[in-house]
Amino acid sequence: MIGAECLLRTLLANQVDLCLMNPGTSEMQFVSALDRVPEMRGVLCLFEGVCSGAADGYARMTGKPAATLLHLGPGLANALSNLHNARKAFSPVVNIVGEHSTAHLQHDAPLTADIEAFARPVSGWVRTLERAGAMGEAASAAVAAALGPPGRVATLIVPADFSWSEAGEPGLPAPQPAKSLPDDEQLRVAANALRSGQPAGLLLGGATLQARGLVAAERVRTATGARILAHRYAARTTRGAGVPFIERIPYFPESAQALLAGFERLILVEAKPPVSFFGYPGIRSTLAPENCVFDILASEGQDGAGALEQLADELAVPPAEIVSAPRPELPNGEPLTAATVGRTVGALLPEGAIVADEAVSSSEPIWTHLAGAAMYDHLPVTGGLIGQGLAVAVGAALACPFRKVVALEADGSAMYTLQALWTMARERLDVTVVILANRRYRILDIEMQRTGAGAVGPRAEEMIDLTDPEFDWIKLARGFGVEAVRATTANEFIREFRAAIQERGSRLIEAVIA
Ligand SMILES: Cc1ncc(C[n+]2csc(CCOP(=O)(O)OP(=O)(O)O)c2C)c(N)n1
Repeated sequence: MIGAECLLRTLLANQVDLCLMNPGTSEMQFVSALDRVPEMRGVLCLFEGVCSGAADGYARMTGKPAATLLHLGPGLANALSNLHNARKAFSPVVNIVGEHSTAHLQHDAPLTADIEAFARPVSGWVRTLERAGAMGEAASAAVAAALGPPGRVATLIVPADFSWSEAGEPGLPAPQPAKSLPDDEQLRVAANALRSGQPAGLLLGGATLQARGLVAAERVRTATGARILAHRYAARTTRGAGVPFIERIPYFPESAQALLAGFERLILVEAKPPVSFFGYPGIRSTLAPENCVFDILASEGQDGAGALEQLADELAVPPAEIVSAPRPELPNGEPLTAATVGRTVGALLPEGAIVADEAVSSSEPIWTHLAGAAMYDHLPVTGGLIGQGLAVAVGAALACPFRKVVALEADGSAMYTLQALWTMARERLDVTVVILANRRYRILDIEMQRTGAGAVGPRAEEMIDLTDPEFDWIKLARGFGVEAVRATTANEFIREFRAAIQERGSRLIEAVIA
């Protein structure tokens, strides 16, 4: 068996059956091997940032890695932003990068680059394959490294000659890692902190923000009165009817510091001590009070949900009643704003939907209204680099073909990886894309003030304004094979959103918001 086939068969033996790719000459053997290994689903993405963002979205929804297949160092470089976001999401990704054949490398040909150096900052594991015969073992090791825990990007660099040379048998399945639970001491410290009477809270991140962790946290809250808070940039939060409501730490440090002001103890469950997104002149970067004591109930690679269940058992609390926020009312005759978009999505979102949120300055009002939606999974931008929402939506839709995916996209952010629309159409994915069209890098107006950079003059305005020329989302979407409509009032948006979620397939709604 040649190396390319050995790699695909080893991935399949490890339950990795999706490869998001943008191949070139050095990866031709892999492309041709797809015809001999039909169980591997190859999905073409027209920019590598779509491959990496989709791998992230897929991992967030399945807990298992997809593979990418990228073209040498420059192809990997195009994927880096969304690999950065995947790293912050602790998403397992098997990141396969083709390399020149070993004999060719010495010539410093046009595409030659230091691939390992490109890969290292976003990868928890990097290996350049040493010989064709090591392919099976290395591919299994890549899957094992990607799974962690916690999940990470594992980059395997494959010289082209090893893909066309005899490689022997596929690698064995990697052991499935089990997440560890806290030891008795961690549990005792957390329980005592909650019993101490000091103002205490729990800060949840990682997988604890899914139903099992939230239900256990609610038990702890009922028994102790401790406030339960969500890490803002966790990969996936389950929300809506049937899961306990959870408060998210605000974006701006002043509001976050005000929320956390009274806390003397914060118990961290798959989360780090919270810090603000940016540093601002004269403002502290840490969000908890300076004298706050942190206790780690579960670190980021541990089983936080299991830890919370143990903590609730330790505190001897029965199951808690779950009170959900009410479903928002549909707007009626109101202007189209982020808030009325939020109310509409909150009212109409079908149960089990997945929301990829890259709404930037529109995110907060929408998030608030989605608390009362039917149960859904919320996937935010984890690493602050925009251009991931559409790609994450592709990955989530590939992972969960029977769940509706809604991508909430600020118009500026949507421009970074809009090629994702083509993959949505090509793969017949069930995604409703809502473009929050304020025709501006709106958040930068706010940040301009906050950083003390001063008023926006006419030349600075040109760096923030997106009206000259305006994007034509209808034509852009149709150009990629996605049907599109424009809504300018809340009533129009209700009609179009309802129609989009009732049908299957990819649709784009440009919501022109005030
Ligand atoms: C890859 C990347 N480049 C640049 C930025 C800086 N940045 C943050 S928000 C933003 C513009 C956001 O505009 P838009 O997506 O339209 O959202 P709005 O602020 O209008 O809600 C930019 C350029 C970033 N975060 N990531």
